[in-house]
Amino acid sequence: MSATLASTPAADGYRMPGEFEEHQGCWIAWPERSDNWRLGAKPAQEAYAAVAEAINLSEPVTVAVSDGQFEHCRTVLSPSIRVVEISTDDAWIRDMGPSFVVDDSGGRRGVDWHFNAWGGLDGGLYFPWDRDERVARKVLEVEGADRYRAPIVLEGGSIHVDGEGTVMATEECLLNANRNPDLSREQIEQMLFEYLGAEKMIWLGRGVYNDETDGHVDNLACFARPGVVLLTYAEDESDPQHAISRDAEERLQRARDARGRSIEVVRLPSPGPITITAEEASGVDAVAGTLPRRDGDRLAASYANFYLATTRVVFPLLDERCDELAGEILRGCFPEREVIGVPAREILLGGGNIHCITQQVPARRDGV
Ligand code: KQY
Repeated sequence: MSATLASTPAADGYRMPGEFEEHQGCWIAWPERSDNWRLGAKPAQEAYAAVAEAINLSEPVTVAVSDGQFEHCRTVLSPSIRVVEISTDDAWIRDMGPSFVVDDSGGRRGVDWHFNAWGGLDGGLYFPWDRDERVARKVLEVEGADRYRAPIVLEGGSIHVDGEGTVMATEECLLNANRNPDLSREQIEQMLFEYLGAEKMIWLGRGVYNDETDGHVDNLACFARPGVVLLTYAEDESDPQHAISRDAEERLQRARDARGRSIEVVRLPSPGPITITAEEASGVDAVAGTLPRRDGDRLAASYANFYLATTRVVFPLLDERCDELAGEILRGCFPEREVIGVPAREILLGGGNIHCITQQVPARRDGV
């Protein structure tokens, strides 16, 4: 049973922990819509399954799947992965799932944000999205976690926290008129502080070039730990990603976090540029109201879009020329974790990557 609470996490002494803190488990939703995933989503399902298996070696994974795909999904995944029937519109549980918050007495609850498919009728990626909108509530029901219903449109991939009071996000996404046009920057900050148990905002400018989410921060940068941010960085000055990354780095170098620390920036190479091939584009069903996939379109590829499991880092393999370097940098940042690359082009083709398709359930904190 999950009750909906009338208070807020901050008022109740709850905070969203950093992803680098210990997890109890991880959720993934199963892809199947053929107007986003090529060839009836079969290649994407293989990629999702590989991600699920890689994470399951670190922490228990639960996969949410439709009734129609239940049998297939159950058959291809290891028996130790839990498979539950939950209806979705697509498979981005980072964005439609709950953001979990914890207190210091063993409590764990979830924040259920409003979801509008990355922009609603003003640039959103599909219509309708009502099944996605109900996913967070269902996950909280399965987890037996009480729910805060946040009165704001927000996707989990559009924020990162350091667990010590700092939130990082991009202006391109959170201040976009297609999310919360009636809220000012200050009102959005206050809302985040209230629902994430935080007190300091670090604003980056734009997200990764051509990112269809309107620049989610999780594709651009993330906290490796408090005071250290990994940032995708294009060295080629003629690449539009270069100016975006340079601006983000400058903002981070000027920033102080909630504890007054300056931020150390670790650059990750920017893969590509990677574009959709004609064959890949032709495998996606054209449907009115869904973002079309076209031959030659640039994909928003980034190594920052990885999942930080309790004992492993699961990162996307995207470009043979720099996969190894990305892995080495991640190993340097997370020496106590096993760093594993998983082929992720099929996930990228759908518009996101490993971080976007995962949602951690943090471990409960007792007297920490
Ligand atoms: O968080 C994400 N990157 C979600 C992308 C949604 C893409 C839908 N085509």
